[in-house]
Order: sequence, then structure tokens, then C-alpha cells
Amino acid sequence: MRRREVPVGQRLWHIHAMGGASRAAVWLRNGVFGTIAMLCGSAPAAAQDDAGFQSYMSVLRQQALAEGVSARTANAVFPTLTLNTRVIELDRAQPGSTNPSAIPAFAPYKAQHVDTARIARGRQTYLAQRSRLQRIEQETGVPESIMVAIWGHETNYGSYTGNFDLLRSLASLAYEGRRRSLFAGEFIAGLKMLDRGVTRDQLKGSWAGATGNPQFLPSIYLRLARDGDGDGRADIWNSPADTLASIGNYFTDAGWRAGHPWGVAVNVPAGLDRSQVRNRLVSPRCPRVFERHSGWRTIAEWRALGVTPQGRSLPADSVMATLLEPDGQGATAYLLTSNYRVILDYNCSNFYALSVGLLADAVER
Ligand SMILES: [Ca+2]
Repeated sequence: MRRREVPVGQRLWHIHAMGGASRAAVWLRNGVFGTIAMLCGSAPAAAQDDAGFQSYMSVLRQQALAEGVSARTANAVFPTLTLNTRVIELDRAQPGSTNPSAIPAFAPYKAQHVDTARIARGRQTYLAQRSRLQRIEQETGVPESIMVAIWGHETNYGSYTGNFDLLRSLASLAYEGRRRSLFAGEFIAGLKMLDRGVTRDQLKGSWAGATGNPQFLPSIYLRLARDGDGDGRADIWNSPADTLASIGNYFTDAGWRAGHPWGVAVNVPAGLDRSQVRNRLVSPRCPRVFERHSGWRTIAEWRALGVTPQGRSLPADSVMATLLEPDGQGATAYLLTSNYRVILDYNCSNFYALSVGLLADAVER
């Protein structure tokens, strides 16, 4: 998702209405909740809403046409749209930040998301798609296992990609208005997908507008989806080749550096003075995710501070990394390279990015 309002990543938060909380965007979770009057509390309010929705749709239609959407597509779509109050309820039910200090432990999340079944299916996918994955890695530098892990995390390798009518969801969220410019833009990008030959039937996904195996928002589809099997279409719903080529392209675009790992699990000596390595910068994007990271040091510096790897070897001495201790001092910690930030670009959540990295490691082990 293109984070325009909160510039986090390309895809924004793709929230799931699927597969647990892994994709709930941090900034959405941290958004302003509870200040919006309920729209759908009574029958008269519902009628008012429907009228308001249709009135807003006429505005959105003009905007879409002005941005180059064909009249044919507009004529086919707008008469079918109705307000989806369920989507608005789901949006408002995103966990808020009522107690920001209470960050849950990572270990239970890891156990749930990097589990035996997901690893086994990841290995099957890896073997089944091996020649394709090798080719994409050669072209992009993005490791095969990372592409597989993203697919596994997003949709459990395509087993559930969401059944919400994407355009109806995006129109409803735009009408709700909390992040109108964002959702209106994604809605119009969805119309442009139809102009490109995607069918309305394919435009299904999470309630928040992410679609297909990689759960791309429409604007990301338009910019980064790729045809991996040479049939001329980027079919991220049905084609594994197109799905993996699109994920690889996303990662290349977001700045993946070939040859560097995402990070490595480490032990931190009890006596490490955390204040010496504290991060003193405030990130403009998803600050609550980045404030948990230390400042940048080279691997050589971390080693000199007594940090030692668990199992895997450390990256080269000159590689820069930050330290994250998701379960506090005395538990497994992680040294994270700039490639970890690329995973955060896909979905800005430390738990998400850590478990993508760990799933990738487990798949290729
Ligand atoms: Ca294709």
C-alpha cells in the first residue's frame, strides 16, 4: 500500500480480515479510534447513510473520470455499489493504542505464525516453484525463501486471499472518511485495474482493500505487479509465477540489497549498556515500530560489544545493523540489517517482519 497519509510503505497497512492479526498495520492499530460517531446505530441513520453514500459516489465518479477511468468502467461499476457497513465496523474494531506501553511478547506470536504447518507448506512451495524462484532471485537479488515467506504470511500460500468485493470495500471506507484521500485513491486505482483487463470478479480481497496472493493494494498492483509466466497479464490471483515475480519486484523497488541477510538471532550479554546503543532518532514513518530498535552499528561493533549469533553466522563486519530485543533483556534478540526495513515496508510491524524472516530461514534450512 502506498502510504500517502502515513508514509510507511508501498502497500500501506494491508489489514487482514484473514489469518489473524499478522497484517494489521501498525499505524492503523495506532490510529485515532473512538472519536467517530457510529454511523449505523439506527434505521433512520442507516437510511441517511445510504443517501449520503450515493451522494458521495457521484463525487467519486467525477473524480475517477477526471483521472482517466473509462466511462465504460464507471458505468459498469457505480450502479452496483452500496455501503458496506461491515467493512466500517471492521475498520473501527482495529485494536487501538489505549495502552501503548503494553507490548505483547513476540514468542507466542512466533509460535503461531512460524509454525510447523506453515514451514512444511513453505518447503513444498519452495520445491514446487524452485526453477521460477531461482530465476527471480537471479534477476532481483531477493532470496527465494523471502518471497515464499511473504506469500506464506500474506495468504498462507494462496489458501485464503479474501472474499470482500474490493471496490465496495474501498468505496465504503472512502465514504467513511477517516482516511478518505487514501481510500478514494485506492478505489480509483481499482477502477483502473478493470480498465487494464482485470475482471470485477477477480477484485476480491481483504476488507481493507488488499487483493491476490501477495495482498497488494490496487495502486501497488498498477505500479509493481508483474507477468512472470509470459502470458501478458499480471495474474496475482491465480498464477504462482506472477505472484512471485510481483513480490520480487516489490522488494527490489523497496530497496532490497542482494547478498545481505534480513537479520540474525543473537544473544546479548547481560551487562550491555543499552543507553550506549539507544536510537536517538525519531522515525517519521511508523515511529512506534522503529523506536524499539537500537541505533545503527556495524556488525564488527556489535561483536565487540559481546553480541553473539545463535546458530547462524553474523553478516560481514562492515554491514550495519540495529538491535531489537522483542521479549526484553535476557531473551533472544535480533540484529537487523537494512533488508529488515524492506520487509517492514511491506507491512510495518516488527512481529510481522521478524516472523517473515524466521519463516524464510526455516523454509531454506
Ligand atoms: Ca501472467
